[in-house]
This record gives sequence, structure tokens and C-alpha cells, in this order.
Amino acid sequence: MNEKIPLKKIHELMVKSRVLEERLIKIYKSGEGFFWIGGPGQEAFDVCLGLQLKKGRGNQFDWFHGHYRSTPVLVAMGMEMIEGVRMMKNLATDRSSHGRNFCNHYGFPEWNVAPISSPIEVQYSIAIGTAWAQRAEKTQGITVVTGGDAGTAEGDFASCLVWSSRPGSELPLLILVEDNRWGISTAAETQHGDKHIADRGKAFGMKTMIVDGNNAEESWNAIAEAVDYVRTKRKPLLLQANVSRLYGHSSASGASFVTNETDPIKILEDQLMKEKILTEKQIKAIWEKFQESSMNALNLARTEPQPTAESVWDYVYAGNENADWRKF
Ligand SMILES: Cc1ncc(C[n+]2csc(CCOP(=O)(O)OP(=O)(O)O)c2C)c(N)n1
Repeated sequence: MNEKIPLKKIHELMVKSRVLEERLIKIYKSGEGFFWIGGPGQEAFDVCLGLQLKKGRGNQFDWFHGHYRSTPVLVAMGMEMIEGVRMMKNLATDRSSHGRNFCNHYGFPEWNVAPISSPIEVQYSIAIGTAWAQRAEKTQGITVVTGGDAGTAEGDFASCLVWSSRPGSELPLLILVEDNRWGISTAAETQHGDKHIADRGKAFGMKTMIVDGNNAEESWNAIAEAVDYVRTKRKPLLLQANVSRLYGHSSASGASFVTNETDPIKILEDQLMKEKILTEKQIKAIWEKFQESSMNALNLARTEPQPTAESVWDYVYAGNENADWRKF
């Protein structure tokens, strides 16, 4: 084991994110929520990413443009379970959208987490903007964007490759693709002629990397290398992480656990036990601790209100003092 990698902390956060997601699925299945989509299967890569971002507000900090499976990134950044439950239950107390967006579509201005969008892949063209601002302001911040493999067929992804690599105007943009080999029910094998999505970066003269996103140690090292490259060279890098999708696409496809994909938490727990870093009993206690906090979050959320009909236009037009985005 590499002593510098905080494997115990990574494991805790992976479990926290998984337990949150499984609680959200139960909320959906019991009729207390309407739709679920999220990130079980991406915990190893995403937690390592969230822990390595320079968190804060403004272009001197890192920008994160995520997608609807990025929950483990946000949990690693410090998001509490109650945030996920509030959004799942469309409550007025949900600070990302005040109960008006899908679950796991967060936006946290104080951490430079740009609003997550339902139309897939738009984040790749929006990310050009924050990376451009960081370049113009000569800051040390970088922009990180992530999304799925199927979405890379969209023009926004191509725009991202073109705009981030213009000779003499390269952008400090870490372009991630979390490849789970599915686009809802469409298999990647039937869609992509390229062997690796990462290879597309080569045509733009970009450094490219591929990592096993189910392996926490390898993910940590790959992210550290990629972030350091983009931060110091102020150039783009395309990193492909091969990940799992453990509950299918979303509640639209049943949100049931699949048994034929690799579970990154299981892999890490086997390693931690083998290297005598954690015992089976300690691991069980971690799961129980988060089960309890997820129930506490749900019980608190059950006491909170849904948005009123009158608030439907809040934050839509500028000039509404009751709903000034600058207060966030
Ligand atoms: C612009 C757009 N087209 C189609 C959809 C419908 N849609 C939602 S998720 C999805 C599949 C995305 O697959 P991928 O990019 O691989 O991400 P994954 O969900 O597998 O993480 C599609 C086609 C959409 N939301 N937005």
C-alpha cells in the first residue's frame, strides 16, 4: 500500500455515498420520491476526484462540471446526506434547486460546482467557459468536467476537444469520461468504432490517460498525475476511467442491483482486510454508522416543506429580491 493515499478515508466516503444512493433508491421505491438516477459503481474514481479538487468559490479555485452520477465526488467534497435526500424528495429546503430539479442534479456556487444538467454532455461546452476565464485571469485554478461514454457522441464533447486544444490558447481543462459501456440500454460495442474514447484526444495533440476507475489506488494516482499536469502546464488532458453501473440506468429501468459488474467498494474492502488496515467488524460498523445517518437525514427531511406554488418563478428572472442568487 502507498502510505500517501488516504485509503481508509476514501473507503468511508465511498460507503457514505453508496448508502446515500441506496437510501434514495428506497425512497423512490416506497413512493416518497419520483425518480432516481445516480452513481453507484463510480465511487472509487469519484471519491478520489472529489478529495483532490481545490475547493472554493472563484476562478482561483477549481471548477467542477459534473453529471447525474457524480454524487460520490460531492460527498467527498463534503456534501452531507441531507442534501441528497432533500433533492430526492423535491423539498423547498434543497439548496441546489429548491425542490425543482431531478435527484442528484446538484449545484453549489460556494464550491464552484456548476449546476448539473439533464440534457447530457452540455457540461463539456459550458466547461470551456470557466477554463477560458481561468486562463484569461492567469489563476492556478483548473476546470474539471465529467460525463458518460455514450454522451461523447454529442457535438458538445467535440467542441470541448477543439476549444481546449487551440494552439497558443490551450485551456487548463481536465476532460474526464466515465465509461460504463452503456448509454441507457445501448451497448458501447454497437456505437463506438474507436477502441478507447481517450484516443480521440490524440488527434488534438492532447495528453491522454486510461485508468481502471474501479480501483481506488490506481484512480488516486491517475487523478493526481492528471490534475498536476493540467494545473502546472495549463493544458488540457483527456482521462478515461472505466467504471461500473451497479443499479442500471435509473429508476426508469428499475434501479435494481446488477450482479455481473465489478463493485469497487468490494475490491477496496478485500484489499483493506488483506493488508490488515481494517477488520470485517470495523467495516460492518462503518456501513451501520452511515445507515443510521441516512435514516436520520430521511426523518429530518420528512418534517420539511415542499415548495409553494407562488415560488415557481423565483430565480428565473433577475431583480426578484426574495430570490437573489447572490445570497447563496
Ligand atoms: C441531449 C440528450 N439526449 C438524450 C438524453 C437521454 N439520455 C439520458 S441519459 C442517456 C445516456 C447517457 O449515457 P452515458 O453518456 O454513457 O452516461 P451514463 O448514463 O451511462 O453514465 C441518454 C441518451 C438526454 N438526457 N439528453
